[in-house]
Amino acid sequence: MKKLIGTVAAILVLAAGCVQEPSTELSDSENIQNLLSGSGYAEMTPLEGQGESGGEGKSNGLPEHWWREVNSEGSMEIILENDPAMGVCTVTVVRNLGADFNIDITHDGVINPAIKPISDIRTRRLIVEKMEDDTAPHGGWVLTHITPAEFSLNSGITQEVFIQSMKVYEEDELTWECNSQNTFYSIEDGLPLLEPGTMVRLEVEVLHTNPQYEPAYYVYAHGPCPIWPRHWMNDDGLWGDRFAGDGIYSYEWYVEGSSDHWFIAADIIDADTMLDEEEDDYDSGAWGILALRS
Ligand SMILES: [Ca+2]
Ligand SMILES: [Ca+2]
Ligand SMILES: [Ca+2]
Ligand SMILES: [Ca+2]
Repeated sequence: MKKLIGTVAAILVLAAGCVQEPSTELSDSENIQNLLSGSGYAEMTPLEGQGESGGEGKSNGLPEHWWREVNSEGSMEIILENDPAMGVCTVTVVRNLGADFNIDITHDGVINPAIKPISDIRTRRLIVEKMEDDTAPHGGWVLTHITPAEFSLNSGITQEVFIQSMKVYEEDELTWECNSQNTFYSIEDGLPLLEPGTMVRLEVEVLHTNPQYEPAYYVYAHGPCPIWPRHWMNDDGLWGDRFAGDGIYSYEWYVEGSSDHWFIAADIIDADTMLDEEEDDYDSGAWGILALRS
């Protein structure tokens, strides 16, 4: 008993010691780290969840089912690209993604997938500006711009599939586009603004550096879509695709107001990954941008 009292007393002394430390103001760097580590604009979706496999299934090599399942996301690594003393700072945010790629290529009406490991790295750049004095939240630092999130392989496998551009049309009018993952968009008025019930079309261009199969890859849209957050995109002149075979893949939908998925992503997966359940060959690339609900 005597020993226990001694321990409690020691803890109290330590706690008192902490309180007596002089309180230090946070540095610009610490304020920016705090601002971004709690911001939905900095975190990046893992593109998990169910969706359409796509097309006619058996005839075009598509699996019966596939989906990603997150295992670990890691914390965000926040890298300042310049001295924040300038009052404006560009920041790179990097976040790992460990996941399972569930793939079921047996068209037997049964969900019987195998798993291929996913090790990805997601990158986004942001601009923060010091708008108010040190007494304001986060020392006056405010997030003003973001780039799309870019998904790249971190598995040691050479990535061969890439997104090249994204275009968002609302009621057939081009309202948002991206031709480089390094383009900054204003948080205030530069993100896709989607009104539930309106018709939206995503068009993307892609690249495969080493095509081995026909088709060489499959392309998917993610967003506030009906039924599933993920849908197959085609270049067959079908379901909203304006021209068959022009290299522009499309998916068109009515914005689903009840969706939880307020981001738009374009996601390409190598046919090599999709055609078997055995090989450790997950190869995919994606761009994703937050969408706002109007
Ligand atoms: Ca099956
Ligand atoms: Ca590949
Ligand atoms: Ca097309
Ligand atoms: Ca393969």
